[in-house]
Amino acid sequence: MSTSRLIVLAGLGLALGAAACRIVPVDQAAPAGWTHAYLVTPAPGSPAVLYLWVTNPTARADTVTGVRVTDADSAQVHRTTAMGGGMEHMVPVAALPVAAHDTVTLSPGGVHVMVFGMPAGLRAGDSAAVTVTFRNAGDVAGYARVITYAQVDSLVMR
Ligand SMILES: [Cu+2]
Repeated sequence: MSTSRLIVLAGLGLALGAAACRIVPVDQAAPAGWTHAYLVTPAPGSPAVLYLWVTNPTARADTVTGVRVTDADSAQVHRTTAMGGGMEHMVPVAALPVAAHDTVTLSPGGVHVMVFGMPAGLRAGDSAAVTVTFRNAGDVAGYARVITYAQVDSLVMR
């Protein structure tokens, strides 16, 4: 995946955050939450990957402390770090800060959620129940759209 594609995705995330700030008055701001969630079906024997945008339209910083996917064994927030020479590795992120009025984009090549032990029957087009736990906003539940790896590219290029 090219760097320019990642920048496009990050730019979309920033645009979303900016739009939320303009439209929602501060005293009526929604609590922190998440949107644009896509669960990428795993290759056999591999973990699935969850991408999403974490939004914080409030005036107070918040922190993501965990993510759960219903019927999966476990899920863990990871950060991908370049090691040079084209190598990269992933480190677990126990607490992911989300500044006030900010959007954090979990996207290919950066921060993502690794999902272990997905049920085998999951197919592209299905929905997966996801709960993101925030230190201040608490549990925020919703659905991620299940897609294939091939669809990740078309998402990011749009
Ligand atoms: Cu990972």
